[in-house]
Amino acid sequence: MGVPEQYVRAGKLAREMRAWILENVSVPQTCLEIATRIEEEIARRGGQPAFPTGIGINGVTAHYAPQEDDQTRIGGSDVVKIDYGVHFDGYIADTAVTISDSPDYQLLLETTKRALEAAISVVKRDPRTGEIGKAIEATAKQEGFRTISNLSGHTLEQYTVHAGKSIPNVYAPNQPVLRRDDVFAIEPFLTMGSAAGYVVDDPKGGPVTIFSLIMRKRTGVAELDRLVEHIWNARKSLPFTPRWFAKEFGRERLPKLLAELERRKMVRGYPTLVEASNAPVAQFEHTMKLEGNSLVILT
Ligand SMILES: [Co+2]
Repeated sequence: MGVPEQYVRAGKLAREMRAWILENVSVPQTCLEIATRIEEEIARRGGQPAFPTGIGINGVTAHYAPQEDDQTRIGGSDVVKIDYGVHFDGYIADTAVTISDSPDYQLLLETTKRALEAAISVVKRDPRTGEIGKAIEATAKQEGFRTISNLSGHTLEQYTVHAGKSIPNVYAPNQPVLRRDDVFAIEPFLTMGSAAGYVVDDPKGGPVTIFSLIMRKRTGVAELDRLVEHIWNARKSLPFTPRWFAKEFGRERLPKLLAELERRKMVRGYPTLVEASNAPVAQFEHTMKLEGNSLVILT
């Protein structure tokens, strides 16, 4: 049967975008500017963002997409994670890079990259997800770092970023096995050895910036129905960020509408995840597929 060709296209564009990011993102750009330009560049090259571009500075680890009022600038001593994705017809390539100008964090970045490479070489000979986690964890420990235990890689399916199987960043017994034709992302998150080593919902209670539609039905409220149809047409079940729809629905009004859809269990919000001790976290990620006995890195 094989893997749909759109995955290959998405992977190629994601790979090209990595080169673009490494060339174009630099201090002291704002998070908003970085995310917006990446999404515009993906569109300009004929793709669509698979999810809102995540910009995670230091302890901010995942699920943060800058909004219009975010004036945060990246600094030379920051550890900046850029998590982005491309989709064609819902077939997703998910990838991430971390940048930092600080010499203090070069070993963290390099080790995270090496953990991803170690994971990839394990998949080739032993596609048990627990063994992949073990290799990631061992690579981290060799250099005195630790992994984020409650964030995982994941299988991908059409219009679904997190499909059935998780690929942990720690050893876990009795984990599912990756199979032929599975498309999946491996994403080690590493932090300092002295850190807590897990993420929590943003303790500052900042706004939720990433959502997805989980049920499409009529509410009987015209404004909500219009928003649901708008999300469905633009995203189906793929994640979105309020920034994308602010013009259409109003920057002030939209969060209220989304809160109402969340209350009705039609929309799900993904809170920003922060390392529990607020230690800096690095992340590298590739999307790949198992084709028979060979592993193809898509991104
Ligand atoms: Co991912």
